[in-house]
Amino acid sequence: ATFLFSCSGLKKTQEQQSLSKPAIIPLPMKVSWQDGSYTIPKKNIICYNEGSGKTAAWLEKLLKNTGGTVSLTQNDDFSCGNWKIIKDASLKDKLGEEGYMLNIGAQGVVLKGATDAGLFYAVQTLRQFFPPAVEQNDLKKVKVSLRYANIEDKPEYSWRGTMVDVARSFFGLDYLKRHVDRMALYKLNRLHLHLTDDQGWRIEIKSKPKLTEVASKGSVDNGRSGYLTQEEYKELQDYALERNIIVVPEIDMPGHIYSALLAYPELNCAENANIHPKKALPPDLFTGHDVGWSRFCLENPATYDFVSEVVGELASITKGPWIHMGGDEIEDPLYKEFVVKADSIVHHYNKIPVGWEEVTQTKVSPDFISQEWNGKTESVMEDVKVIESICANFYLDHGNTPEQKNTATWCTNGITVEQVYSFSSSNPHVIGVEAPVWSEQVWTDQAMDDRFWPRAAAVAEVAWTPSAKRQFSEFKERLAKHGPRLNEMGIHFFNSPGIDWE
Ligand code: TNX
Repeated sequence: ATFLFSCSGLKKTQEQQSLSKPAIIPLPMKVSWQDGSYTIPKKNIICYNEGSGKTAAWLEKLLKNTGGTVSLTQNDDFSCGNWKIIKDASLKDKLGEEGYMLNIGAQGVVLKGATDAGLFYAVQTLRQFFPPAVEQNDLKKVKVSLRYANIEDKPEYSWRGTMVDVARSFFGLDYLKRHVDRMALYKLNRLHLHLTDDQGWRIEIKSKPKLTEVASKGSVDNGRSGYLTQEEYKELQDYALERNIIVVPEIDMPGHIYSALLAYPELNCAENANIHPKKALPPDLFTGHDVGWSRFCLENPATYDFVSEVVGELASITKGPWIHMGGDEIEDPLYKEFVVKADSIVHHYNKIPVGWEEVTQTKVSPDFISQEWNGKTESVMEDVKVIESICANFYLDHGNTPEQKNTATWCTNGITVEQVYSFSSSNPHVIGVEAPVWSEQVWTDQAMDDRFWPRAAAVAEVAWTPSAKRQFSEFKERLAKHGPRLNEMGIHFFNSPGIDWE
């Protein structure tokens, strides 16, 4: 009996030690690995305390893929269950708004957090312990073993975003939901929608029906047109919020506005009728790529009525606290006055304004968030909050390699995973980072996928993990291991050279 015992004990030890460590992206703050692994049993009980029911449902979804049975019990004393979820507000000091603790040991798995967001991220980390097939919901009957670990984690930055330009080429509810799913895996939490531009208007505004009847019909050549109905917009927001992602809608003003001028020509100035630098103001939809040539008539008070009505209606259907008012790439003697007025209009509807860095040429309200894209604006705002979208690191409409077709080159010639990853900032006013994909040359779902992935995983780690803890040589090994998972998720990702993809 002794022999048998030690023999099976030995076998077990070998099995346990051979189980490799999962590649977790973004890298958690503290991880300690232990030898051994927890094999998910046939029968699972999730024991969760008051207020953590949402997390229990996410965990149940994950576990259902393992083929075992799963039952849920709300129980505050935690004597039940091999899966325990503990929501404890007193952990906020230690873990902040989005942190969590995850322990995998011989007795099972314990998830702790002060908030739903933190607990959701505990589940996302756990998801990366499971084999990639979990992403297809086809793990049935497959034995899953989880390497013993003790994790304590919280993000460096609160703003971890991506931006989808749905204006140049339209991407609708289905694509955006898939994008949200992918963001969630990497703990990204802000989805900025560039909803309007010269080529098209993508959000239904009921008080301005021509925006959808006329302005939504356009796109760049080869691009798709269309718009989100308010119902779809709400559905997207709810879907995102369940995953701790807040939608940040942008109405780009007072430039980049031609599609709206086409719908409401009275907002154009007569003397500006031929403002396009290369050709007369097109009598119809604009399908080119030029920027910086259209503008609202800032002399006309009707412009401000329009802005107020559009922002008011958008605010009324927006759940997050922010509205992005654009403000980029325009020179106009009345620009600064516009920014000040738009700032107060956004506040009037109880939202916090965000704008491209040019807005800081004038004094904006203290809660205004500036989104830096080239870092060249001479700011009069010393301590304005900043989102970093510096184009040389984060403009993912630029190629994954210098050779990639249909990509922008104006900022830099290709942005590799390493160039994204190498970003760091010592500016104490930075609240986070965000990676935009502009869609002048992104016309299909597959193309949008390969602009974001795998680089958005590097964006996520830049946003989550302090720069002192980041090392590209180590990150690229973890990223390589994510290849099969990205495939299982149906992502048409770019096979970035220099990454030893599994
Ligand atoms: C700059 S930077 C833009 C967009 C273009 C993009 C193309 C900024 C705020 N605006 O209008 O789509 O370059 O790369």
